[in-house]
Amino acid sequence: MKRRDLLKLGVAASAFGATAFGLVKSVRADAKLVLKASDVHPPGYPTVVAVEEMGKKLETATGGRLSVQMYPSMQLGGEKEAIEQAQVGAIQIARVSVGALGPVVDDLNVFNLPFLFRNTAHMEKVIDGDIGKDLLNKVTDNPNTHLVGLCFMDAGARNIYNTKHPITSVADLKGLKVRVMGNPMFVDMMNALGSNGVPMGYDQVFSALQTGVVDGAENNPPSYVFDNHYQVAKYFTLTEHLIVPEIVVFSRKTWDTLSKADQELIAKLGREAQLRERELWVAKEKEAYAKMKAAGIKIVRIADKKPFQDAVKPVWDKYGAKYAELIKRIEAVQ
Ligand code: GTR
Repeated sequence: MKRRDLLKLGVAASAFGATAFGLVKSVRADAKLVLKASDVHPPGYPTVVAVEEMGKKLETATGGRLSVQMYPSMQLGGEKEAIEQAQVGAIQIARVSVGALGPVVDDLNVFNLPFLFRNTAHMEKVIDGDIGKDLLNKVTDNPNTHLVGLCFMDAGARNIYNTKHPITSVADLKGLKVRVMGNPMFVDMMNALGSNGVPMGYDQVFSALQTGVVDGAENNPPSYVFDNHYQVAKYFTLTEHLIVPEIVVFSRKTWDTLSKADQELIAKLGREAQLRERELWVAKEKEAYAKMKAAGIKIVRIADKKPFQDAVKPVWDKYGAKYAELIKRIEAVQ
């Protein structure tokens, strides 16, 4: 064999070797990758900012190789759409409510039980600790979700608002059509409270309130204000019936193409985003209350929540048993 042929053979063999030992893969892993992220909220909202900041850190840490492009304000649709897009790898990061992900990852539905947490501080302790970790693993380890659980985020407490009249007692809810997230637990919850729960994507809520398709909805003050629901539904009652955290999930399809080091980096930045969003949340909630005041929204406070808690008992009877062990662990968190 001529020396030139021998050389050619050598190149071919090393190319084969490179493929066989994954070197080609690491060349591809060097390529720039822009991670698409979706959020229903507008720019400046705590969840949007926290994911954007996470992207900046990722960009810095990888010398620009990995970055995040945020699509806020429901540009890519509602949360059901975001989850589906992440599952097929059309986007990489979906920031959604645990309420919306519950139908996909049933374990998460424990957080969707009304009046589960004593207060938001209790919820924070739970998501920051072992239970939070275990539930993120439930998302990641279940091959049917096609998702990786990155972190939770704060979303305060949810309250009922409507276009008709002030709600001061359970009886005032009677007959109202109240929009809830697309999760049967919330339909049952509103029905148990005497109103009619209407499941609907977040992308339709404003117009449904405006056109009278529903009479009310329920959410935290920042969503109520910064997604403009307060402009059409003036009666706001601090029922605090749900303290449902947000969750950030990553597309499994894309995740599996990342190096272990990149996966660990993103997981670490996710944990940081969980705490960062909390700081942003506190400020945004204050801002929301100030805007409500300026707009003349009268906030009804419920001194005794017991009648509301008693009314939702059928929801606990129907769903509670499944999560009995977890509920015990959650209640034990001080
Ligand atoms: C908000 C939450 C959104 C969305 C929305 C809803 O509080 O941040 O992710 O789930 O509620 O009611 O659909």
